[in-house]
Amino acid sequence: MNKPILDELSVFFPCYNEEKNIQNTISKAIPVLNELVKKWEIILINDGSKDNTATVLEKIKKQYSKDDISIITHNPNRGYGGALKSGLYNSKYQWITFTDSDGQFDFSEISNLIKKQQSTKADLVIGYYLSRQVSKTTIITSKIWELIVFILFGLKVTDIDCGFKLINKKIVDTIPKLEAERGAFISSEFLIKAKKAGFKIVEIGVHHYPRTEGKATGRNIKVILKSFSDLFRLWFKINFHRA
Ligand SMILES: Nc1nc2c(ncn2[C@@H]2O[C@H](COP(=O)(O)OP(=O)(O)O)[C@@H](O)[C@H]2O)c(=O)[nH]1
Ligand SMILES: [Mg+2]
Repeated sequence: MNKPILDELSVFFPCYNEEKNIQNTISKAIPVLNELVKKWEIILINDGSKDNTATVLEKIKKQYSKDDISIITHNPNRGYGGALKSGLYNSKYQWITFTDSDGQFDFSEISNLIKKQQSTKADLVIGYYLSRQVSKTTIITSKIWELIVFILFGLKVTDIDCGFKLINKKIVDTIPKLEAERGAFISSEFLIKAKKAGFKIVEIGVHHYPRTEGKATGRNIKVILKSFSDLFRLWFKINFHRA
């Protein structure tokens, strides 16, 4: 067994209708945490799931019978942004990571994010997709979105919405108010505000696998429209009020 490479890490997983995926995701994550991290916690965020996610989460908590695993329940559903905020503001350790519950990322790659942070002394390590398992339309929409974010806010990263990040808690403590609830805007809002506050952001490639169970909900038209309206509202606020 390797030596732990990090003292403490909070890990959270946003879950929306992930009854078929979350057990597998957690079973893979725990051995990795035991090997790499001295002290860790896992926060499972059930964002008003309509399937049996709640029961599965209770089972996971019992199975490991640890205080290290806690569950936050939203009822009703708040959306991806709401779930991310619950995770960020309830994480107790100095380093925070989150990733998807559906198994599309390989949690063991957290070791690469940690090593990247340690070699660069960055405050935030964000993933970019080495091979993204989504449609061409999604890739084009994301690129247009990233171009608009660059024009409006000067933020340039490879994949703004990549759902695998390692965050120093001091960023979360510095940015007490994230607004995005519904929609995918939360990732952009978080990065825009972290950059504006002067934090160092670096990127690292991560693998991405097809979803095998359940349904992706992150990209329906309502989510996209809400994300654009949030983006322009933030731009207006920063330029015409004081953010
Ligand atoms: N909390 C919350 N999580 C969501 C919601 N929609 C998706 N998620 C979670 O966010 C992650 C990514 O969502 P997914 O629909 O797979 O998006 P995609 O892989 O980016 O197309 C998964 O872990 C989902 O369970 C939502 O409305 N609320
Ligand atoms: Mg997914």
